[in-house]
Amino acid sequence: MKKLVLLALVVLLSLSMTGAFAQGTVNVYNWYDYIADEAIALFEEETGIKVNYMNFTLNEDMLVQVRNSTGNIDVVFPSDYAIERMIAEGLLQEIDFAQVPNSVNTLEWLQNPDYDPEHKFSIPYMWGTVGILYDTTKVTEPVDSWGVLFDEKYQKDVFMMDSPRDALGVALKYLGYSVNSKNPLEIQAAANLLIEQKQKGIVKAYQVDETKDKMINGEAALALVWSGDAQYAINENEDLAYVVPKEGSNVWVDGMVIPANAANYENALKFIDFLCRPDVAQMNAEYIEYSSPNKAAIELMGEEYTSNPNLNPSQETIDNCEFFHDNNDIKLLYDTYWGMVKNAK
Ligand code: N2P
Repeated sequence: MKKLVLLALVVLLSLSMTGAFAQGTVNVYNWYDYIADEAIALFEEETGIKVNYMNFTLNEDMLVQVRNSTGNIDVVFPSDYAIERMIAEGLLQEIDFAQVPNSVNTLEWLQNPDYDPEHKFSIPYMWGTVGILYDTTKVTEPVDSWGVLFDEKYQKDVFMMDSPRDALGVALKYLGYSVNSKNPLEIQAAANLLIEQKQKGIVKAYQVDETKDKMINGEAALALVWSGDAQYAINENEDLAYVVPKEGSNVWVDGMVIPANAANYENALKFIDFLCRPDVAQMNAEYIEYSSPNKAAIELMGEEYTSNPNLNPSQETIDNCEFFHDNNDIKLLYDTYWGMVKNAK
């Protein structure tokens, strides 16, 4: 009998060490196509914590969900300007950095971002730029300006990003204004440019996550994309190329944050720390092809990463870009103009 009890204990102990016992859950809300499936499986295996994974496409969609969540979201991945907004609305809780030891791997220039000035609420996950992905078999002229997206010769050959800040931001930049413009006349001019682009028949579709696969399949000549989606597509189709236009663009960081009402705070910290672990940060960066804020992961990736300007843009390129800032005070105007762009016939 004693032997049996002992055996049962040994079995229990080894089961719990392999994480076969559920240690609760963590509810993760992340962008589509933004993590390696393998990373989720590895976390579950190592910790026994079950990951409930949910996706969003835009910060604007994510914000609505987090505002209305009832504690059912534990980790979210908003961009800089959305983090700024979430802090302002009291939607986030402070991160206990002592429980996220791997966050020491964050690159210096991303350690004290102005969207989280006291560095209390967020840890960078990935970063990147906004630019043009183009098919060199269809676009033979050199591409260095946003102007190419508005050129009538590319009839039904341009995929635009179905994202108000990205699309209006690019139009603002092309006109020589800031991506954070609060000047109604500038925002109107940007919207008019997008409306004309649509009315001239240049836009093939407004979309987001579908663009990378459609570009791989040669379905358009040009597309407005985020850098990682561009690199992902380039890996699959060598005729594709990516450029951050000379007029400048948006540079962004997506952070990891914990909603104020998250039900599983401890598990959220474990998940965030896991994603900051060098081997896991490498696994994710190599899978999704975005830029890593994790210096230890960058070292592991080596030359292949550092020599790729799409992933590791020059300081000059970064300095020519702007971060988005929270534009809540003028959001109604942006939304109104964006509605006009989307409804233009
Ligand atoms: C990838 C999402 C990229 C995040 N689907 C852009 N901030």
